[in-house]
Amino acid sequence: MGEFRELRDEFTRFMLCYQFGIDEVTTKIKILQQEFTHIHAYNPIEHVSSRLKTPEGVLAKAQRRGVSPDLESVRAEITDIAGVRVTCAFVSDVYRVFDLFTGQQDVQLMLTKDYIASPKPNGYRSLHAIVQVPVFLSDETVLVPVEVQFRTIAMDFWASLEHKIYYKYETQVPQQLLDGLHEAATTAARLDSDMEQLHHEIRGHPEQEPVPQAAGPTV
Ligand code: 0O2
Repeated sequence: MGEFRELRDEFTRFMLCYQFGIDEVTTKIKILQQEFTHIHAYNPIEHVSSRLKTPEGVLAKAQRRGVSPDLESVRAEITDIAGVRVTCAFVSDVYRVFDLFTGQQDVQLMLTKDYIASPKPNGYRSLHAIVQVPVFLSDETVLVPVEVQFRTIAMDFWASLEHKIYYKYETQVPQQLLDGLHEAATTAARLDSDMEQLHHEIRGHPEQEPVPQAAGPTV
């Protein structure tokens, strides 16, 4: 009985650390969002969401990847147990927020996958970063890996539909739908590019440029 309790406590602590990692990253992104809104009068972040992989999801991925079913191996090999998604209006904002976030002193960038520069064959686009953030517990500091996905509204729209279709057809998606999705991905990329251009044109007109407000003294 005691051993089971120990195992349960160890697992609870394991999963909790990932939730704390999500909380840390979400807070950082929300601070940037608030700062931009209130100080620079321009907000590059549309919304922020997060998800903690379920224990079943973690085990399924570990099995798929041939990872041994002990917490140390899972911790080392499965880096997307904690996930945060940052949605921006424009591609330039995606890279801007990525740079600001990953440039923070306590954010350790472990890996970047730029599916915007190199989209996946199905058309998927997003900028992924695996980062480690420190989580301060009562008795130790743990470095928690978090996968942060940065994307535009158009990329997000496409990915959520593709995800639904993929699950509906249980990975056996009819070719016609795959072709349609690929075409929609091209349309979404064109929309991003057109919107970016319009955005630059508007920002190029000083009378429409939001006036940055002076920031107060740094504390
Ligand atoms: P969920 O439900 O979002 O958690 P793998 O995870 O094994 O596919 P890898 O290298 O760990 O491979 O991850 P990668 O390529 O960085 O992608 C991980 C996450 O990105 C996925 O998590 C999705 O959220 C998203 N993603 C990647 N490719 C696609 C795609 O083609 N379509 C959509 N809609 N999303 C994608 P999960 O855990 O698969 O799903």
